[in-house]
Amino acid sequence: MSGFKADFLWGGAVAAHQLEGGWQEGGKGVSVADVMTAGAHGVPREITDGVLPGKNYPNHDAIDFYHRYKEDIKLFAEMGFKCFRTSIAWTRIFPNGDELEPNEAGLQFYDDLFDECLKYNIEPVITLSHFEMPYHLVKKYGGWRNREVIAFFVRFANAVFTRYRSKVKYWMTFNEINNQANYNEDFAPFTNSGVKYQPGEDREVIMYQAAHYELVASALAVEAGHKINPDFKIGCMIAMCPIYPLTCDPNDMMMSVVAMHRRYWFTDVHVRGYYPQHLLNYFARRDFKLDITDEDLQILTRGCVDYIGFSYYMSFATKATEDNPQLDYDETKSLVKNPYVKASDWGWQIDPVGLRYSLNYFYDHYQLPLFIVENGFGAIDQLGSDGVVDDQYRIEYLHNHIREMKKAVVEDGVDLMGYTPWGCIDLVSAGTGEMKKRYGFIYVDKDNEGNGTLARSRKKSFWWYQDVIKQNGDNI
Ligand code: P53
Repeated sequence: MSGFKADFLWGGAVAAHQLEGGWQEGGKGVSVADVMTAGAHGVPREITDGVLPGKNYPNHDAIDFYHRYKEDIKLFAEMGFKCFRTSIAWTRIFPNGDELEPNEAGLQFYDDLFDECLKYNIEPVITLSHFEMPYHLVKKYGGWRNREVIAFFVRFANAVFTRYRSKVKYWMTFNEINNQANYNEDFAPFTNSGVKYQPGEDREVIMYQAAHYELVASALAVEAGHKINPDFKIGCMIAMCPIYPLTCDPNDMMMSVVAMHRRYWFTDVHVRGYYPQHLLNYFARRDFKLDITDEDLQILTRGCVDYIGFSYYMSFATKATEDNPQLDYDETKSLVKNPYVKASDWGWQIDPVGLRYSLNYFYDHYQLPLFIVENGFGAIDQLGSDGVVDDQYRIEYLHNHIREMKKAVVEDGVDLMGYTPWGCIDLVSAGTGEMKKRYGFIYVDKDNEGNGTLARSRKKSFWWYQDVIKQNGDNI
């Protein structure tokens, strides 16, 4: 093969809460993203107890895609997108999460949005849960620490699978489900699972319980989706930051293996339908008492995913230390700087070869089709005097990553479905809530304080990516 397949899914990716705005329109309920304030690099976003007066909640208005999606999709079509990845805001469909019937205005919004994509032959690629679960489920049920939430999620999945069965073919269940492996920070447990910890709680065991319920819910959704439309392709979504050993000291190598176990076992369950033995042994050693029933284990075997969607921004590194003989992994302490790579202004280590490594890692382990559903460079952009952002640094980042992705396909034989760079239009950063951390091919006139006209303009990378798609990557 000389390059990418003819039907390769070039496109771009976003998530509802990071661009739609319209947080109270069409009957939408409050989501976990609606109670997070703006932070910055090194300043965590505050998770408030409901929406409080006087705070800056950047997701409330975001970039107003809710009203401007036609203009934005037209620009995606101009770039030549074959697909567009977004999420369905759960709170537009079930505002509180525990209603019995879906909200028609929310369903209609996504009907219109998908029609607009299909008008340009842009295939929607849809995430069910992307950091935006109903906040009511947090308050009343404790988020995913509660088994009852499984049924609410499955009801939501069924409603949208049924409604869009002839409009959407590609789905993913939980965005970056494995972020919560970083359970000692507050961000991932809250965004992944709506979990807020009380002081003194054993965070790790609660994380495993929440993740288990999500994996059961995912399997039930996959099973239901395949019944609703046997042509559906339903994937998982993993945040892939491969963890290298800092040196070739065998102890560092082993530490990296165990760290990878703790961050990526989620994929094993999604793909194979059962827990890896290393994790069961770890649960036993730590004496974790988890609510995992025989019926759950049956469900997991019936809901294996069709493909592996993953994000790739950076790689990590780790090393063994004498005070950690059992190689326990704590993401807030176990990672070290990799001296061979540079980092972005937000400290994300830039490593294009790590993408080829990740594609090989997944394909060697699972032999399933892969889909790179996020990749990109968050940077500070300056609008030039000609009104165009000269984002050569972004072009370079993406070019280098696509080159490695191509090697994985052409030289290593990996089965890759598509590539959707993150934040194809500037949007609110998930990690920091900033507008300043931009990823787009399209610039949006809005700053961290919420000022700006919201006008859209093409960056230099817009025409570059248009050319990449036109040539199906032959120019890389
Ligand atoms: P932001 C951490 C590590 C890797 C990806 O992130 C991550 C995160 C969480 O911040 O999130 C994904 O906006 C996520 C998107 C997010 C994107 O990466 O913090 O799926 O929602 O916007 C980029 O720069």
